[in-house]
Amino acid sequence: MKGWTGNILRINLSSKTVKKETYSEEFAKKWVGGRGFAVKILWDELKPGIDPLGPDNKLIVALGPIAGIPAPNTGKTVVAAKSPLTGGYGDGNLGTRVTIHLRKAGYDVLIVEGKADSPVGIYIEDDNVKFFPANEIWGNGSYKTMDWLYAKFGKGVGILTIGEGGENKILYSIIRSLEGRAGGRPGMGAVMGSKNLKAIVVKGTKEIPVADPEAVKEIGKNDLKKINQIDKETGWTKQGTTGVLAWCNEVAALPVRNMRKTSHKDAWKIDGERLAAACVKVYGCPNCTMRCGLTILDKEGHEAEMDYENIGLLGSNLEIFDLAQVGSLNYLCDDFGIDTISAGAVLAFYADAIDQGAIEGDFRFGDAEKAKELLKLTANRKGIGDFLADGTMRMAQKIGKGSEAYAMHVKGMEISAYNCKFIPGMALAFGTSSIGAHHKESWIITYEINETSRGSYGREKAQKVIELQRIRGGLFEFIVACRFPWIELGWDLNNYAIYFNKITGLDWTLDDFWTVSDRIYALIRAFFVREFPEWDRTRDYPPKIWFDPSNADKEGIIAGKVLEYDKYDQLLDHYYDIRGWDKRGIPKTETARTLGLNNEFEELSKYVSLE
Ligand code: PTT
Ligand code: SF4
Repeated sequence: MKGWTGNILRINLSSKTVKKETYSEEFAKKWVGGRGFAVKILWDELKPGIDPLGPDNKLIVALGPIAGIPAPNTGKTVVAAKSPLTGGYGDGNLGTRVTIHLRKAGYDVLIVEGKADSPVGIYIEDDNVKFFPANEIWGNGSYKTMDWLYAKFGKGVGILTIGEGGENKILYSIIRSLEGRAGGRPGMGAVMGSKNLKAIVVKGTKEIPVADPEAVKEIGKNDLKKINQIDKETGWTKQGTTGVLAWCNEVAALPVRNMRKTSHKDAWKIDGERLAAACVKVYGCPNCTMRCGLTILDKEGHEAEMDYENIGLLGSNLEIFDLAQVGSLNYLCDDFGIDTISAGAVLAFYADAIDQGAIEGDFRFGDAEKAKELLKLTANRKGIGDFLADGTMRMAQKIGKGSEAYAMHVKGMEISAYNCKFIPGMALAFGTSSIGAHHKESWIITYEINETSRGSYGREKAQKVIELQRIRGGLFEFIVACRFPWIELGWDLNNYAIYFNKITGLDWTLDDFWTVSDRIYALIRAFFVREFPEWDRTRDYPPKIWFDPSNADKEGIIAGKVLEYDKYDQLLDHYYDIRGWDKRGIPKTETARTLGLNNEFEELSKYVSLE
């Protein structure tokens, strides 16, 4: 087997034992890597109903055959576990030197299980694994922690770490991995914290095994240059992801005021142009020439790395149109290690609930200083922060009074920065995103608004959502590489088949990849259903407020328009039908059989009847 190391490193924090295991070629070809490896391992090894914040949960760090190879944008790693936020399978994809180091140490997968009895870190250097006490850094933010780790282990090592958010088990805490890089939205930081695990540090010095080393070297050299050239010509990295803010404002898709509004006259103050002008430093992931992490000085003078999602949720959605203040909120989220998207959605929901009279409080939209104070309370679970730390779904369950309608989440995970009040395809993308409302899996919005009728609910939209999920939620998450060269620069997808074949010595086409994607989607869905056997299609619905005529824009290009229930239902039927899932949204037995999931669905049939 070439291209895969074939090795798994299993570390048990309760017993402080380390075990090197191997996986078969059949497993590699069936699940490929990253998200594929992670969901299969979690499905096999976790008993349904376990506490995601207990010692029985497992943190998986998973790479794929392309990860870490000197080819374009391959410095990404998948982190996964049962999610404390959604209760289902959860993961995130982050830029980190761990990608290269873990593969060079000889592993594609790291499984961390159990719970340490006091704060601890793991140091992996090739075949050696050591535990180090982390009491000294427990309670520190992620920036101070990263400095401490670099001083102890050297600047070039790979790091995954948490701040106070993960330590205090904020349900939407993330993992930090580099300056300006963070991921694992469904509470992957809290899973680390629940294990008393402050950091994983990796240093690898071996060669990554590939089938055709000469060809891989040549590709790496040439394609990185080509991508750099295209990037220079298009100028994409000048604004990076933030370039989309002005467009969202123009097409009435910006999150404003807990997504009650879709645009704002002051949006220009926090757009990509303003950000590019204020940029003081740029960060990027390893093996990448499109460094897209634009950094500005925040109100307090810290360097804050800003992406569109962060500005959309912590800026316009809170009606804060002061870039330096948005930077401060972003910096705090990064330092505490909490997800900017969920944090922004939680604060907006809190302000909205106060506005509606559903709850008492003194937080108002536009109040940046109070928002900072609330983030600090949240990260430490102090006072009202303890309530905010559990996310919008649980907050709405506690508040009641109809607040569920405007708690902006799907399956418990907060919606990212696209306001779909009148964008049915993108609403379906959020509704059916495998891990909860995340734009990462299907970004149909530009196609929907630019190329088809915005208000239509045709079958072709469900088809397009699935097509994008196969590429974004499938391919890039299991070969493990950044998708930006393809989306932002138009880098041909066939290049990934070329890399894959030169690395593994196989002869796969894109169609082979799509089968793996569909298999992964079916198993992620099975994981959720096994946890929630009363599963029904309403779990694939976006929040009620997007369907509520009284919430329609009063003016502008979508004045008077909202989503329609019957039509959304039909769109969902198309989605299920194309995927071969039943009307509840559960893959049918025949679909599972064609995807090679007989055993998994036999197990699922113990919990729920299957069609
Ligand atoms: C991702 C989500 C995103 S997606 C953003 S901005 W984006 C937010 N970033 C946060 C942050 O920063 N700090 C923080 N405290 N919380 C944050 N939460 C939000 O997390 C990320 C880039 C981006 S920037 C995107 S779209 C692309 N995502 C990819 C993906 O998911 N898969 C893939 N194969 N390639 C991708 N390339 C791009 O990577 P989650 P990163 Mg992140 C500071 O992981 O859980 O999916 O959350 O990883 O290394 O920071 O790169 O406009
Ligand atoms: Fe990381 Fe941005 Fe490069 Fe992707 S394009 S690898 S997110 S720096």
